[in-house]
Amino acid sequence: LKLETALRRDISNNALRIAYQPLIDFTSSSIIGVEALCRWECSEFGIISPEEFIPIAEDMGMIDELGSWVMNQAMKDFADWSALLKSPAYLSINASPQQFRADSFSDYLNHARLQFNVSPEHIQIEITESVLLDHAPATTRQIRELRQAGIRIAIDDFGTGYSSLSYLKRFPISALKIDKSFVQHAANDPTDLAIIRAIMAIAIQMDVSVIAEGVETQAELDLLIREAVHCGQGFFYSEPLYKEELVEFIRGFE
Ligand code: G
Ligand code: G
Ligand code: MN
Ligand code: NA
Repeated sequence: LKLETALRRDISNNALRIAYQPLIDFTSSSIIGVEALCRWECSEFGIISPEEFIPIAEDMGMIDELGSWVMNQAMKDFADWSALLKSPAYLSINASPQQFRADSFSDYLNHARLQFNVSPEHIQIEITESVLLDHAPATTRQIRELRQAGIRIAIDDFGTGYSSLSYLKRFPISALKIDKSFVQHAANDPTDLAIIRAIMAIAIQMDVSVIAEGVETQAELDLLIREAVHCGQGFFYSEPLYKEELVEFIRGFE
């Protein structure tokens, strides 16, 4: 059996799962959202990372099916955890460039939203810098339409891609996610600290929010707070959790 065949089978059988990593406001210690992260535990090949299976799904032409399953499942789960929170939170969903560029993307998104009654302000879509680099009119239109509908757009792994700051001018972005490599090295590497400061300076000027990724230690958290980064995610608070575990986490946290 080939990996591709197993993936095709498991996508068709809805056998993948979603883990949710809480996004925390550092100052109020409250949960402001969760990031949905797809998980594949294959009975023949074991646990395969999305970094490996997302490109395979794209090559096989199955990314739309996988992506719409993720949207549907995550929206279905939304009510079960968000109702436990004191203040409203959002669901952040990753979209690969190929997925995001497709005309069908917003149809899948709206279909899932309407089916499970999740309003647009409770949704964030994470795209990578590479999506913004192609000057395709379809990309521009997609971002504008999503923002006009009230959906947030975050740039994932900010600063690691083919950064071109000019796209921040062209696209109405809601949030920048500081890549975990900067967070993890900032204490020892002045360049990484300088990059975090530069990201904050741009974000404040442009009124864009910032989310730190990969916060693992109290020292990293303290540094981020010193640099005016107010929210983030990471193993310090929680690893990505299946829905039942997320519900337990929220009960213990709030
Ligand atoms: O949790 P972690 O190892 O699992 O995620 C690895 C990478 O896979 C991250 O860059 C994340 O953005 C990506 N990823 C996780 N889930 C999804 C998904 O549902 N869709 C897409 N396109 N990427 C995902
Ligand atoms: O979508 P993105 O590329 O941001 O995916 C986030 C990735 O980072 C996922 O693979 C997730 O499991 C992982 N992750 C989340 N929190 C931490 C953390 O604190 N440390 C590390 N090393 N990885 C993390
Ligand atoms: Mn992400
Ligand atoms: Na990242």
